[in-house]
Amino acid sequence: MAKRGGRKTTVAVRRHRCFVSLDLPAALRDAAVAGQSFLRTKEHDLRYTAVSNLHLTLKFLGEISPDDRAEVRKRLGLISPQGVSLRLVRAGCFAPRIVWLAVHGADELQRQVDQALEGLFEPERRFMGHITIARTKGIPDALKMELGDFVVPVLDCPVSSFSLQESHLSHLGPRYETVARFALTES
Ligand code: 2AM
Repeated sequence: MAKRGGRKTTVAVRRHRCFVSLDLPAALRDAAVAGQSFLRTKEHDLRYTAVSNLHLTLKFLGEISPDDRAEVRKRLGLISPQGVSLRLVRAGCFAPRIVWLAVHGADELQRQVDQALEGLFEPERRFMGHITIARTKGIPDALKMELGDFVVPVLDCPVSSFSLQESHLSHLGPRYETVARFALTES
């Protein structure tokens, strides 16, 4: 609150919608696109994630202040780099909106992110690594069955980095901006 000429004025601090993302290796991105292509052959009303936006969310931070964003960035940089290798598990959904490919291999890094951000954000209670490939308003049974039919490729993909992302929302969909990127060691 600033006081000028006896009048109080409130200065609004711009907030930033941020999340911690695991940057997808090309092979996983390709598999996600293959999943989208598979679904496009079915007759469902889905909004597909733009290819450039495909990612695995390690932690959603919500709308945070510039100071918190700087603190998050500093703390993420203190995480000891480790080898991370991802493997696709299957296609599925979080009804009623999210269609995903489940991914194994991100749990340990997710735990480290939670630890690094302790005191700023609550730790995740039910983390399930996934790539959101499409969004919808409801998941009919037929779609659930079809997701079970999608055969994910057997891949072990090393990941080279994770990042702090800022999400800019608009009617055209989200645009993600990389705030900082953190290298992982080769696995
Ligand atoms: P998801 O797609 O992996 O589920 C960037 O906005 C990402 O943060 C989204 O892709 C989504 O991850 C996650 N996210 C967005 N809003 C969220 C919310 N309210 N709660 C939890 N995660 C959210």
